[in-house]
Amino acid sequence: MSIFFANRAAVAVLAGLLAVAATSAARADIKDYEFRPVQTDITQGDGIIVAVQLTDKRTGKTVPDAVIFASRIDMAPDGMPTMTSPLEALPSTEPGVYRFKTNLTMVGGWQLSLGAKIQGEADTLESKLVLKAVP
Ligand SMILES: [Cu+2]
Repeated sequence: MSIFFANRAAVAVLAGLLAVAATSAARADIKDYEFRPVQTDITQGDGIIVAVQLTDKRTGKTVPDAVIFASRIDMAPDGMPTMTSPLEALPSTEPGVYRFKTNLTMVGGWQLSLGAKIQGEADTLESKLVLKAVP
């Protein structure tokens, strides 16, 4: 009899936890966040700084302290996906703005791919941004 009640209590606790998990999952989704280039047209050259802003689309607020764990820049938008350039993450100077140093070796379209973990979110934000290197 006591085992029966203990199990019922455990089931009730589990159901409660699942309800909480479902509620918090509905509250925030990785699709609620987006990276946006601070500037899309960038003067072509070496040692160029590319800045992107991470925002929470629900509030319009910037999101600081995301961990960028993958980044790549290539000329996929101009049909040159294998033409890449080194990309170095720089310290953030403004909350929610992430900066990278790269060499835009050719005029044209460049794609910046980012993978990021956001505080409090289980999923990963994958983002591809198109930039234009101009003469
Ligand atoms: Cu190219």
